[in-house]
This record gives sequence, structure tokens and C-alpha cells, in this order.
Amino acid sequence: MKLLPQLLYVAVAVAFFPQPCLGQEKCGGIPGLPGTPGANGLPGRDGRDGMKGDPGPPGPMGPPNGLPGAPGRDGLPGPEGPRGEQGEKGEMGAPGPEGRPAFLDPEVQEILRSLQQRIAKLERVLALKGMINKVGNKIFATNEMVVNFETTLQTCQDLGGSVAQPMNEEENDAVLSIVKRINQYAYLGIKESSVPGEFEYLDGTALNYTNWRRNEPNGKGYESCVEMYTDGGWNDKKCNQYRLIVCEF
Ligand SMILES: [Ca+2]
Repeated sequence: MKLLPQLLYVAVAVAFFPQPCLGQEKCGGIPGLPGTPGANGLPGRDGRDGMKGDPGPPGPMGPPNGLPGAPGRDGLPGPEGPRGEQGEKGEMGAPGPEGRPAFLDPEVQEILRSLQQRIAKLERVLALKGMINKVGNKIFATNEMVVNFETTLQTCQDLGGSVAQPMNEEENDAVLSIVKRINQYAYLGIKESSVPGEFEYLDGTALNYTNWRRNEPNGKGYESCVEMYTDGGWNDKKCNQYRLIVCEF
């Protein structure tokens, strides 16, 4: 029964192409019927990955009763803050162990010996340069400045010494050599006492040596300071004169 439609199809075709090749040597047949479509081929290979898409919108917030997340890591340390106020003084610590007396410590003794030698050398160098005059334990020296008595007193004190105060002939000669070298009279560490015309050391003790010039002291309440002349002799003098600073140490 399938044959009938095909015959019908041929009849229609002949009707449409009546005698198409009359007088030709070769004659083309009637075009055949199209075949049935072939089966689908195998699926092609996957294409290459496309470009990364834009990030999607943030997701919806979770329920309010969700657990908190783990704490984040510590940030970097911040800049150093300003210095705080000084705290209160702490309590005194316990006393350390008792040391050996210095005179029993050979190390301390060695240091002392070394210091004594070095100081003695320095004294000889300064004496050689005429910068100091040493007599026994006393050292006399000048800064070659010429000032009044008050400034002499202050200068010697500021240097840790006192105004030159010769207490015997040797010390007087030591001061004299400075006075002669600079060729300036110098005030001595001697002042008039509460009794006019009588003199004493600056601390109020009595003089145990004097070298007054002839007819001195003669100020009797008007010349309360004492100066040394360039011959080593003493004269009572007003305290506001300008005299060479000679200190003793
Ligand atoms: Ca006088």
C-alpha cells in the first residue's frame, strides 16, 4: 500500500516535466526523492572558558540570631605614644653586702698610688711653668686677674680654695714669687678685726705670722684689708683697690 503515494508522486512529476529531453542524445532522469535526514553527529568538544564575570550582588543578611564569626587577626602596632609623667620615687633598696675597707683592698691601693704619682707629675709640670707654687700641702696660684677684695674672695671660693693666707716665711715667699712675676700687689686672706688696727685670719683666728712693712698697719679702722707689696711686705689697705688674685688650695 506504500507504493501508491510514490506512483502518485511520479505522475505529478511527469506532468510537471513533460517530455523534457526530446531530441537529445542523453536524457536526464527525473530527479529522485530526497533521502531521509541523517542521524545527529557526536557532540562537539567544550569551548574555552569565557572571561570571569562581575562579582554578584551581596547575599542576603543571615538571620539575626546567628553565631558571631571568629575574631579577626591583630592589626599592626600603632605609633609610640607621648612620654608619660615621671612616676613616684621607689623605696630605697636593701643595703648591699659590706665591702672591704679601702686600705685593705689591694686594687684600691694600686689606684691610689697611681693617682698620687700622676698628680705629683702634674704639680711639677705646673710648677715648672710657674703656674703654681707649692709649699707643703698648700698650692698658691693666680689667674692673673686684678680685682677688688670682694671679687678676690668670691673667685677663690668659687674655685674651691681661699684667698692666699701665708702662715710662715716659706708660704709668704711662695705668694711673693707670684706677686713679683705678675708685678702686681695682691690682697691676702687677712682682715682687720673688731679692734681697729688689729688683724686676724678671715675665719677670725689670730695671726701666727706677720710680715708688716715699716710703720704698718697704720689704717686704724680705715684700711680693713691687707695687701702684699712686690718686696713681700704687708700693708693694710682699703678693700676697694684692684689687686692681683692669688688663691691657695
Ligand atoms: Ca696702710
